Amino acid sequence: MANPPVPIDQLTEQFGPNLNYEPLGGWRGRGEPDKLVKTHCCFCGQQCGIQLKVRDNHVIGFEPWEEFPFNRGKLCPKGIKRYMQDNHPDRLLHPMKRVEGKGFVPISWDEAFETTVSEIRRVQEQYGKDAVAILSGVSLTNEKSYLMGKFARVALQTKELDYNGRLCMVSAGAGNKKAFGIDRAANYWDDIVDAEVIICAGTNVAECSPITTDYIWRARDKGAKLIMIDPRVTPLARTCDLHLPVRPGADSALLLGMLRVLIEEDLVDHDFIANHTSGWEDTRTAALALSLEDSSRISGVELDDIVKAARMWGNAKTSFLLHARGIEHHTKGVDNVVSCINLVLATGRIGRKGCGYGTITGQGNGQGGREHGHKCDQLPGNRDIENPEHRKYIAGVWGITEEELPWKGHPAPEIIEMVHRGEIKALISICFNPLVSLTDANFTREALSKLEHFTAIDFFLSETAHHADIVMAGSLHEEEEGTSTSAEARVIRIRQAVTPPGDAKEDTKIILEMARRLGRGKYFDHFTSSEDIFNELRVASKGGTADYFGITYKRIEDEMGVFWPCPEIGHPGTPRLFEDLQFYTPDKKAHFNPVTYRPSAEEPDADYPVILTTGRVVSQYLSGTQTRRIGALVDQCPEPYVEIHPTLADQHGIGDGEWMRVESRRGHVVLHAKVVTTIRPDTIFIPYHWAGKKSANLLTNRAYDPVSKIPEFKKSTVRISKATGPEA
Ligand SMILES: Nc1nc2c(c(=O)[nH]1)N[C@H]1C(S)=C(S)[C@@H](COP(=O)(O)OP(=O)(O)OC[C@H]3O[C@@H](n4cnc5c(=O)[nH]c(N)nc54)[C@H](O)[C@@H]3O)O[C@H]1N2
Ligand SMILES: Nc1nc2c(c(=O)[nH]1)N[C@H]1C(S)=C(S)[C@@H](COP(=O)(O)OP(=O)(O)OC[C@H]3O[C@@H](n4cnc5c(=O)[nH]c(N)nc54)[C@H](O)[C@@H]3O)O[C@H]1N2
Ligand code: SF4
Ligand SMILES: [Mo]
Repeated sequence: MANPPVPIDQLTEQFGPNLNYEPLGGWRGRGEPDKLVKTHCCFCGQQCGIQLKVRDNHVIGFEPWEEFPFNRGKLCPKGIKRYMQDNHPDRLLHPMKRVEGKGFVPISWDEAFETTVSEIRRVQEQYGKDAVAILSGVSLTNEKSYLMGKFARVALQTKELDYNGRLCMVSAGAGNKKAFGIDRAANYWDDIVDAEVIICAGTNVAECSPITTDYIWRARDKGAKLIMIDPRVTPLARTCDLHLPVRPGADSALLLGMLRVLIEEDLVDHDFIANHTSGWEDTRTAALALSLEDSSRISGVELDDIVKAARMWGNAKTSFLLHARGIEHHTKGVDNVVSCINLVLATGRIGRKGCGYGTITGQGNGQGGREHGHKCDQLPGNRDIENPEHRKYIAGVWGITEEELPWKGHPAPEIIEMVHRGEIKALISICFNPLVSLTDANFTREALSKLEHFTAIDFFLSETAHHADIVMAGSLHEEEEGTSTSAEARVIRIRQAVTPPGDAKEDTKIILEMARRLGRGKYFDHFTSSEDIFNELRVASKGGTADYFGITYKRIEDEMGVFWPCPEIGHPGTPRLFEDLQFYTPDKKAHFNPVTYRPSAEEPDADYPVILTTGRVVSQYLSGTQTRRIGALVDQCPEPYVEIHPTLADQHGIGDGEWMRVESRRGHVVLHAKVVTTIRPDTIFIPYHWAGKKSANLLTNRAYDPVSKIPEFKKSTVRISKATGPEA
């Protein structure tokens, strides 16, 4: 027997008396809740409906929420285990300050606020307003996202504000705006089910947007064909009709080849192109400039498969194209996005049932969080901070003059570089863990050590918060009311299930109190609830492309979500865009954008011959601060590893499960090798959810897309060797 049962007396010894643990709910255990709260998962952009079981102000479990239309009760492993982060012993229960030699010591809220505010004042007087920066995040609700934007511009009066969606959604956002003039998925997910052919480009659907898998399966039950473009044969790709194992960074070459076949075999929709688009001639010329042989050579995909994929797409009557970070996390992320859109537009399949396109958003509020103004170049409603009309409108809503409103600031990776250069001296971060999640972690660590003042707001002591002078104990998702916007652009209600434990505070209250102590209370004091903030957001978004004016808390509850744009109270919301084939561009047409293939910032050479790409596993989430604390998820994937093809592993004498060293121009890691045939032989893959010496971002390259400024997480180059053991 491999695992003989542990004798009962040893069991008691191991788990009985030594278990220093007060069971929640006493003798009744976790079983019987006082109430069930209908809300949504705190993790990914699918925003599955879930019911939290609450007793005595503790979340003690969950029940499926069968009626919520998106997931109809289904959840992935993270959703099932998410409740376990409540009551976690690491939960921050009071504000703290860092004392040299002693680590973090608890302080009063008054001291936390006074220190932060006096340091902000000092830095701004000494170096100017813009020497203070804010880094924000889109696990935050729409209300908090909006509040952070207003707080930076009105209370701190700094232009230096950006958010972690810079690491995630911005290539898609820029591509969508170029092509359609609006930044959201063009369709709700029901349209996936009616598609005859589905392309998934650079997305590990089964692990990263698990519930989308269900929509794809339902389409396939009706006969749909599935094409997956990924250097790895991900779980969903194992069952697909055609897998295109693209070389990382070469999607645009592959997509140009497919467009070329559509043109040469006359599979394009001439009427749609003539009547509803612009830019076709240049795009056509660009596609014909790359031969099919070159498309195949650069992308590493068999020529026959490029033709096959183009024909499957071209001959279908309905179709859906989905993409995610695999094509977007590149120095040509925007090019890759518009290359996908070019295929959709060339065949005219958009704006009707079963004909769709969308990026799969990442973080919980990856959609709403990118619309309401905590991006360095943006104002609420997805308005442009450089546009005089937009500035005037928002200044009016906020009760300031247009002159008082700061102009465009810098994207998050540049903010870190400015900190490193000493141009930014103080930082406030909320809901962002850049030390783990940004490229070139050694550089980020150096930058953080140069700050004169740093306040972090989090509910766990993240690796980044370790570098803070003041840590403010903020709130979990289930500790505040609000709204969030899912990957489908469905605005949904997040409900408060419990109040923050100990001395922890709602994020909103923290921000409002800071505004007050900065002497700017008059612009914020009318907010007495999240709903008040949402109602101001509605007005601020009115007339913008991301128009939420017609959406109210009551409507969301009654209708189980409302899709934006929703410009009037009586408006039904917009699950599917472009039904009238009117786009949000100045000429109301969809825009083709010509693309020419260009290499990545780093390409393999004699010194660093192997391509490294990075991403996710199903049981861990982002920088891991939350999921690395949930035992059942840790069991599923306790630590990072290197996925490597047997051919490459053999060349270096590396066996499955053995230690290997991976080294780039920035740093190195030593991890276990996971030898698999499901990855290209020229590429290795490391999941990035871990910190310190196990962090994939010790290796990645600090290069970013010139338009979107997204970092190139999906391609850097490394050399590899066998190692004898882990590093001390
Ligand atoms: N389990 C889990 N789910 C999550 C998250 C999580 O951390 N864990 N995070 C959420 C967030 S914020 C996001 S952004 C999404 C991300 O969702 P995805 O984008 O689906 O996930 P990734 O693992 O980042 O990358 C997707 C795929 O891109 C492939 N890839 C790498 N390089 C290339 C390339 O050059 N071209 C192409 N075509 N493919 C490439 C990788 O092999 C990988 O399978 O997931 C969300 N859901
Ligand atoms: N190598 C590599 N790096 C990557 C990626 C990759 O594919 N490869 N993907 C990138 C992508 S797509 C993303 S989205 C980023 C994500 O990177 P981050 O945004 O840095 O990751 P998170 O883990 O979400 O960090 C958020 C922090 O906010 C806290 N938090 C969460 N919710 C709340 C809240 O409601 N209130 C407060 N106060 N705090 C909260 C969490 O505890 C955590 O410490 O990582 C990027 N980094
Ligand atoms: S798919 Fe995303 S939103 Fe749904 S349960 Fe999993 S992590 Fe949560
Ligand atoms: Mo993301």
